[in-house]
Amino acid sequence: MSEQNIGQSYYAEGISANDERSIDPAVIEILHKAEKDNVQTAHDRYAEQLPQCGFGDLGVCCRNCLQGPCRINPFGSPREGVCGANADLIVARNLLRTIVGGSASQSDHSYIALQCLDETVNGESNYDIRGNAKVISVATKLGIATEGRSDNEIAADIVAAAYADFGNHSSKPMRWLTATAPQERVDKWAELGILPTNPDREIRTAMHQTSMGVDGSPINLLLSSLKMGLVDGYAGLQMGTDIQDILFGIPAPVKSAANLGVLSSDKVNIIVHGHMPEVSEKIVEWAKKLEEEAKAVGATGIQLAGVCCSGNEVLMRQGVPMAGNYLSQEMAIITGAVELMVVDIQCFMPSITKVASCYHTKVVTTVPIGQLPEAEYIPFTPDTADAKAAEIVRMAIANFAHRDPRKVQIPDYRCEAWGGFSVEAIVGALSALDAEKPLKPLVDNIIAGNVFGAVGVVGCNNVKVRQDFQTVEMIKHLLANNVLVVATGCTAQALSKYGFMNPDGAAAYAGDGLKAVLTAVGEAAGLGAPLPPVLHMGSCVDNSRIGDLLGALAGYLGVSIADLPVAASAPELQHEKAVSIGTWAVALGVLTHCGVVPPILGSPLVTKVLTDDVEGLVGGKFFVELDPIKAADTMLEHIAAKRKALGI
Ligand code: SF4
Ligand code: MSK
Repeated sequence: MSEQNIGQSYYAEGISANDERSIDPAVIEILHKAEKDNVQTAHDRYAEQLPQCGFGDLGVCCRNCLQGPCRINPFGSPREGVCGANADLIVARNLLRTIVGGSASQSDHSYIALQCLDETVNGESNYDIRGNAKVISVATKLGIATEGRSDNEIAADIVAAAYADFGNHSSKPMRWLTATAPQERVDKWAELGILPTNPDREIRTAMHQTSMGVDGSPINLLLSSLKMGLVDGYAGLQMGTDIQDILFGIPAPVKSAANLGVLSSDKVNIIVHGHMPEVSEKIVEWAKKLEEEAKAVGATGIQLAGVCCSGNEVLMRQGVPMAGNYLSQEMAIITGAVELMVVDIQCFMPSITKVASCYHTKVVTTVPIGQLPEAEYIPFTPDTADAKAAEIVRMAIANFAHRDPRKVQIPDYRCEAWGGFSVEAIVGALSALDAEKPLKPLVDNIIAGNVFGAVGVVGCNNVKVRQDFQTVEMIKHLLANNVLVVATGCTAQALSKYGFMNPDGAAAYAGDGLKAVLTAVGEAAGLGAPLPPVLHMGSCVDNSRIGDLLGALAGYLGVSIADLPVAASAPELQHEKAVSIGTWAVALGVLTHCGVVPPILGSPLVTKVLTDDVEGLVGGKFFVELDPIKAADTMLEHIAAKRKALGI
């Protein structure tokens, strides 16, 4: 077995351990250590919650005014809340508020990046523009002049255009949407009256719409949910990725590694966790600069590793290894080997400081809205980023002396994993086969059936399902059936641990047709090996990269995205962002799988609209399936039907 193929043996080992909490043998090992060390984890807290509230599970609990909480009994009475709201209305309102939560998170994330770019073009930040090609491509899409102008001048206009969307007081749709989404989709959304104008206004309106005594129409609320998905898609994902690529560069293929074994027993270990590359990129930069200071305290250097989407961001652009996904965040600390975990926004559990208090690990928060009472707060601003990053890295170095070797246990599991597959990188690799029409080789292989279709797998871990299991089983089945898979977020990290994201994965997991294509593209692009069967396309906001790829394929074929032989899946979704991203995918026209039941089943109407009727409006719909093989089969049937409709 080659080194890369180790991921499969980890998978076999994890499966045979038969632990309902995870299939990751590194995690299972650390869960046993947690028991020994008397440390509570998310799994313990979940067990304490059981049984969770049935009303909440079905989405039929309303707390939107102080006459509640009102709870609907789907099998008897009460059938209505105090104000007369029934289950359909309560579920629809709750769903829209969930999607608002996701869209607000992602659009605030992109606004933070936007302010950083603004200060950068004004020479007031510690950052530079590294993504020069992205400045041109984004400006071109937005209709901003580029000829004879400096990157800085063009970027200043890009900043103004983005601010104009957030300050749009007209009824015109968001420019970022009309400039970047396929025209056919824009027309469809206009027809449905769901084109968002100003993202902040849409979020405010949706909170108003769902408050007591306003919208009593579940269907109207569901249309607003689709609109809110578009807020996420264009003010969150698209704008966020475009601006982050301008600031930090367009990712290119890079070799790295994944799982807890990337931590080092003799280096200062620093974990970056959260979502903002503004923080994680600077930590990477200063960890390199301060390597000698680490050696001066007896370490052999500094080992950086990522968790959640901060991990994905610095993997994509810097090749930093990934310690693990959402459910591995506490595990990283329980190894006893982490000097410091720095977090920014989203997806860090409030528990991490309590877990860290059992070891020597320091937790540092960096953003005013993301604080933890027991953590050190070192506010990170664009004009102080260098000083703050240096301070944080030095704090980790100083903490190395406090590591207790008796408490250290780093699981010996790490797997080679590649990242950096931006659309630009994928098109670049395909150009090696056809420089003039880079998408042609891919489309030709789809038509020939060597590539049966494509699936984007995104989203989180969820303590309700065995960590990584649904994701891995589903993707194995899809790859064996020659489906090309792209991944982001914590599912990307899941797949990276078991060998799906290195060249050996092609032989191990892909069907013959797909394997031949991956080999041909990899060889032609000079990788000297096949492309990995699952392409790591980045973080949660990077889902816009998948949207861009779909738009490019649809454009090349002259069809709608809704006609493509593709599907999407969030097999272990947890965060509100996963729901809003899924809604955007449905609005794009994509069949979208959820591997965890969302809290909508209390309303047969809402359930039917989302899993059936919405397809007639936008071409996409949700389906819920907890069995990974059945989920994969449903996607395969869908892809087959789309192929047939296209006559291929
Ligand atoms: Fe109850 Fe209606 Fe108030 Fe909701 S809005 S808590 S259903 S009275
Ligand atoms: S980090 S949103 S748990 S993917 Fe983006 Fe992972 Fe889901 Fe957070």
